[in-house]
Amino acid sequence: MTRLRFELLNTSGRGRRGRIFTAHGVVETPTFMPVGTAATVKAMTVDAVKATGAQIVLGNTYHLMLRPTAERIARLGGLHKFMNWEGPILTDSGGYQVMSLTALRKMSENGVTFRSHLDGSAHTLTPERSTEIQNLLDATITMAFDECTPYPATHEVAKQSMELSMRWAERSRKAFVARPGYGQFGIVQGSVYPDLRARSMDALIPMDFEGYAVGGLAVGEGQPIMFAVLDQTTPRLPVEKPRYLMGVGKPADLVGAVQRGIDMFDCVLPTRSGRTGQAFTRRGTVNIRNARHQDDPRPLDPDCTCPACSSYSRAYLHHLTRAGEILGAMLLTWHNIHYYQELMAGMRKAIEEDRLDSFAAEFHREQAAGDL
Ligand code: PRF
Ligand code: ZN
Repeated sequence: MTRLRFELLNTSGRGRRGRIFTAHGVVETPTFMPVGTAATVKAMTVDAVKATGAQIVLGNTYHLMLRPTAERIARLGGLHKFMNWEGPILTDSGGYQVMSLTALRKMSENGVTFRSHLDGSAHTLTPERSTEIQNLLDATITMAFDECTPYPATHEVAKQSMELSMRWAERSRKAFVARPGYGQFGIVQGSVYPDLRARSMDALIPMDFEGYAVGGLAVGEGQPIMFAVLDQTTPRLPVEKPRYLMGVGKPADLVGAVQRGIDMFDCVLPTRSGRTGQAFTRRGTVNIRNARHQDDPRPLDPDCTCPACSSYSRAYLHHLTRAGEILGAMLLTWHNIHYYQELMAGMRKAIEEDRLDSFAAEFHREQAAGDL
């Protein structure tokens, strides 16, 4: 077996139904990866994550290098064993988290120096060190080290930033230790500028990554601009490699991005929202903390087969979240991840049956109909 392999099974419009073969198992695409930042999908056991249908989870270089450290995880047998998740793990490369979580940091050609958000200790991440950390973690999919260009950015700033990310991608690629069933993804940058996105892909494609991510989106530009960037990006990516839209998104973002040829997603939204009482359903979002649920004996969604919906009332879930009970966070997180996985499964089936556009139309109709 050589590196990780992608097989394109069906298409519907620009939507793609595929399969990623990895050292840690198969991933059916399009797929949603629950975020497991600190070696846990917050408020979920790995058995629960698995039960939702999730096949791959995301881990973070930034958090794990600080605590418990990559070297400790390596000594303990790698991230899979450490967190008891046997399936594939994709790790983000750290630069994005440094920029969003640290106050004091310094960027240079070499990389980024920063102070830990935990204890203020000084650290440096470079393309080489980020790639080494991801190797120590035993990531199934390693991400190239990049800079997520802030939004908005002038053409000149976006150009300098994208070119730096491309030089870092080259260094990341050289530092990657290839192993059977493992792979590394390059990250397309270039902000909202079509010429810069094109130059970024021209630089990355000859590096022959096992997959390509679209970075620098969902940073405040809004859905119409994000979709416009995808419209001019995905058609230029190699058909035979998986495409990953980083940090996206809301259910409607996933549907629109799959219609534009994206295969993989990650986002904190279903897990984070689950901890604050926001539920995603076929009929839109429901804030279970709202007083209108306090006497409601009905389930959140009668058609949902998750434990929150099959065993508990809206009134009980309302009570748990209002009381700050841990079980409230657990049940709503479970429901949200279950909903996201069902949405992806629905899109996979729709692509197989070449009816992705009608699936999307029905999705929008139901979302607009409002809560049950
Ligand atoms: N780069 C990396 N991680 C990311 C992003 C990026 O551009 C985004 C974009 N919103 C989320 N996560 N490395
Ligand atoms: Zn449910």
